[in-house]
Amino acid sequence: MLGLSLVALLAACGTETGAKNQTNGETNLGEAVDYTIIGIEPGAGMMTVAAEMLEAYENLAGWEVYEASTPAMLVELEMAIANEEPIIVTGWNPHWKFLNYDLKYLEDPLGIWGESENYHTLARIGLKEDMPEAYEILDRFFWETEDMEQVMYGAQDSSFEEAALKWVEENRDKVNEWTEGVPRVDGESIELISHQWDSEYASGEVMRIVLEEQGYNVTVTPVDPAVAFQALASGEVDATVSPWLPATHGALYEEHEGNFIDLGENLVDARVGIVVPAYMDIDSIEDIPVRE
Ligand code: PBE
Repeated sequence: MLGLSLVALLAACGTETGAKNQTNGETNLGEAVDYTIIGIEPGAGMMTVAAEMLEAYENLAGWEVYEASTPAMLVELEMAIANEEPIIVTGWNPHWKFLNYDLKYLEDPLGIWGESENYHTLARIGLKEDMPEAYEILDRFFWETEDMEQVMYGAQDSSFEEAALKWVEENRDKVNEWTEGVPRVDGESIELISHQWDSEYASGEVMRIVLEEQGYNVTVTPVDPAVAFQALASGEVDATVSPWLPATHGALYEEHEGNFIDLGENLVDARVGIVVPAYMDIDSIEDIPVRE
């Protein structure tokens, strides 16, 4: 519902400013997008970074980052591109939008979004002693962007479960590197935590399958990043392969540092930032016009 009302609201704004701009023959980008960058779920790490960006860039004074949802943002993006209209969104890789549309990241001279992001595997304190087999597999877990994308894109016309199973079956070599020599267990329960974005469904499902094959009884619960860090730091859950660092979930990492074990990266070269269609003639966050 929220998504639909956002669409209606922005569609209405677009028509109004579009008509106004036609009379003077030029389109002011700020007016055309109603001084709004389309964000995603309020709980996303990106929204915290986006708020920092608004503070840091002088030209963004008076601009807003709209809190909505990933599906609503994607609908906005699709509609804008269909009409070759301007739009500015919070975007990230890996994600299929870069496969379907010609998009670009705006340069970020103040370095608010960082160069590139890495997924880390985090475990609760004591997991190594309690479940050394799972700990060892989680510690070895590492894959490439292309692997994750295969699961994410595969899930578009099946399900994350099926796509992850297919990936595991087609990538036995890689999976064996994570599990080779690790003793099997007998139905021990392990709780993983993840988030409600496609990339995290993909990694969560693959980990679930791998640990189940090892003999574990696995639960994967998708929650907001803040809840995930809290649950891990208090020892309520066992591990996560979902955090994006150093920028996206950096504030949460710092808040809970010392209360979890960082097993290092499991995927490198992810990215977060401000994204626009390639046909737009701005290249940097600094090119976003000042609100008059
Ligand atoms: N994301 C995708 C999330 C994490 C995964 C970058 C949109 C975020 O917390 O911002």
